Amino acid sequence: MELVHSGKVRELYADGDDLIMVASDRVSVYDVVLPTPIPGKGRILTQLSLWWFGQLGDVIPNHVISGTEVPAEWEGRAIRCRRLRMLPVECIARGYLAGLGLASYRATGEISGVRMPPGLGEGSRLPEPVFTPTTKAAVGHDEPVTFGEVSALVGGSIAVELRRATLEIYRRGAVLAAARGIIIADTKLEFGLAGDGTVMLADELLTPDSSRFWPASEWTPGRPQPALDKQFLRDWSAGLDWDRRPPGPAIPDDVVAATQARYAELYTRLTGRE
Ligand code: Q0Z
Repeated sequence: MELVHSGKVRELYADGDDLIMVASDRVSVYDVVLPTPIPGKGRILTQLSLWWFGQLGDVIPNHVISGTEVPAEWEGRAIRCRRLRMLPVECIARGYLAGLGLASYRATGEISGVRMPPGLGEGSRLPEPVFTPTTKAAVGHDEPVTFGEVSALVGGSIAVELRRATLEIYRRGAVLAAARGIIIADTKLEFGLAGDGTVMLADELLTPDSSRFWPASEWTPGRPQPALDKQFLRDWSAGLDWDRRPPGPAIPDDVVAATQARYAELYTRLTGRE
């Protein structure tokens, strides 16, 4: 199969008119892929994505063709999907203050041009979720864009649909996760166009690689929030003499096991499946 794209932790292959999206067990910390895999991570993230696509299929059509009709060697960690014309925007919804949203709030009191109340801190819940799109930079980090700039890039009616679907996916996902003790602070979605012009949700959906997941039981606004999936990795790597540049350090067995357990727990809590 022809390799179309290789990401930090995933690969994309072409199979006739379809694409096969394959999730590996690779893990990154501070944007650096570590040399030690987390066994089962690719399967868990793939099954979680498929579960969300099923839960949220009424919000907008999506690219999934099958989670089972994939080459045997990738069974469980691959998705057969429609090849779309991808739209050049990362569609982000934020319900809590972290990352670039926090930086923007501290600098201007606004997030993506939306005025926020004073007194919010790191990890605070926003009065309502905000659509904070970025453009995909060829290299380096993505650039925030205004809704007007999204409209100029993809057209006004598609921009309106991207904002609606992004906020609705986020709201529905966050409500579902909250009932299971998990805060979804933000999420990044990607969309594309089918041959007939239909806007479709693509890529992965509401996984810890595309979203910030926090344990609700530990939520304390005013300080950085522990990540449900990678906190053991971050705490361990923070204690090393490592400058956060490649190559990353090998992960000790106990940290691999603890991280594996986190991914499994996340999946079971959200889906009720083992
Ligand atoms: C997704 C990506 C990955 C590396 C392109 N249905 C689609 N149609 C066309 N293009 C894509 C999709 Cl999902 C597409 N990416 C992101 C995924 C490895 C990069 F598995 N790039």
